[in-house]
Amino acid sequence: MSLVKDLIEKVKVKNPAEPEFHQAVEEVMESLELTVERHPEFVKANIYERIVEPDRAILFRVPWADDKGDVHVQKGFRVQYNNAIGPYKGGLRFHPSVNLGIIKFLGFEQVFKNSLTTLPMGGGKGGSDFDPKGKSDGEVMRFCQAFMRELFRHIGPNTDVPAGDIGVGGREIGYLYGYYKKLRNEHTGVLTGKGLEYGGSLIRPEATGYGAVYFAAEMLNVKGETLEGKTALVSGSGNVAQYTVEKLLDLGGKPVTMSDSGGYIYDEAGIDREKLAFVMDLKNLRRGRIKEYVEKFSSAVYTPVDQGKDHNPLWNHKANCAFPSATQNEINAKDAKNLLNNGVNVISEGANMPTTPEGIEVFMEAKIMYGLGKAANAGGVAVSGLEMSQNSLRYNWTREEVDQKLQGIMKSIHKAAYETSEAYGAAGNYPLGANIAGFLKVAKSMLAYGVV
Ligand code: NDP
Ligand code: 2IT
Repeated sequence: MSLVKDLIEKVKVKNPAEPEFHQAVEEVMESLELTVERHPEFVKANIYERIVEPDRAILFRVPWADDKGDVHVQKGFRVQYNNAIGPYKGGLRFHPSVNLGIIKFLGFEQVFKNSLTTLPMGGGKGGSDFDPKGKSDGEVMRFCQAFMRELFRHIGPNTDVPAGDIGVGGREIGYLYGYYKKLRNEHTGVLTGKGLEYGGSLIRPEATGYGAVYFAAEMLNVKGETLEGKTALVSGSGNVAQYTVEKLLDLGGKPVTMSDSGGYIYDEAGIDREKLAFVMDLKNLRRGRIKEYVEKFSSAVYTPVDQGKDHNPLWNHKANCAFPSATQNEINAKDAKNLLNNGVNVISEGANMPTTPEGIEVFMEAKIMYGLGKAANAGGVAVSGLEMSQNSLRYNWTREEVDQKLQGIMKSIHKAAYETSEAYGAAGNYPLGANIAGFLKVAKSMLAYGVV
């Protein structure tokens, strides 16, 4: 058996009942097969096995009281995956589906993604099985404070810098940061995604969605094409989806779908700026459901989606490109085939690991432009890195300056992924190129440190 296959099997045995983690490891490790021959020094130092094992995983109890005074207990996680190239960095996810395997998959992905950004950030991820949906502001605040009551002792601006992810946006970061500041009596860049008034960066809320669209534009540019006039399917209606739609509109694209866990809207006339403003108000302030879109805009149709079904009808509409921006494994092989049959030949993943391995196979066989999450959605963490830089400088860059830097970073991620794919004889295979490019920097650093 090859070193890589052997390792994948070992990971499955040693980490039972963590399917998403196995999936992420398998996806990355298979791309790294080609590096084994070229880098005997990595084999000798057993870098491959060392890189799949997190530095540490912190698990903690989070007790909190709801508005009626009833006490609940949630699980808290922070997986500090790898700090070879910088402090641990990565988001916090609050969603009922969160478990250790999901946080490990996200942390593992983050290591390679952060390396690709060109900024000095290691990888980590955390979160809780707390469900913010339907909770009052007071309940969310008390939960965030309870969560930080333990997390604060494990993080710091040079140690580990969390941020948002699913269920953790500006409101939650405010409560988390306020409580960290209270406990430590320190105003410091320990979280990113902060409000502009207290140390946040311009463009951070926009960065993941904008970055995913910039990445799609880069892939199209290789073929001499642009997003102008292209129809796009977008899933999700949260932070990433909203700013994906906004940037698509900026670049002349026509987004026609958005979704939440209940279902999706298809707006044949296109989601324009007025409609997007409605979605932003609905989701960010009123915290309502995407279904309400069709009550306001008659050009749209709402379809409920049964999460357990064998395909998601959102991916079955005529379009040129797709921006999955909700969650993991939202595109399976059947969805991938539907996308191809509908004319989609550009995929840029705003979400983390939104395509199943079987779905990826469909895209790779069809040789379409497939921008995997850790490259396409790296804009968010990249601007988090720029927020850290600004906090250290005690200075703020303008909107234009940050956007320019973000565009430059997305370009360089695309270039690194493309050129690495060429160097390994698979030009245009972005997963292969991105995984290898992200890996090499971390692996070389680990090698330099010796066995630690
Ligand atoms: P938000 O919480 O703002 O939005 C998440 C969206 O996805 C909501 O519309 C939500 O619907 C939907 N969703 C979440 N879970 C599911 C599910 N199990 N099934 C169906 N729909 C679901 O999160 P973000 O926009 O920040 O994150 C979206 C994706 O992007 C995630 O994969 C995240 O890891 C990734 N990402 C985020 C970055 C960031 O900077 N925020 C950076 C890089 C990647 P509902 O409201 O019904 O739950
Ligand atoms: O998955 C991700 O890259 C994020 N959720 C953003 C992480 C960050 O630190 O900004």
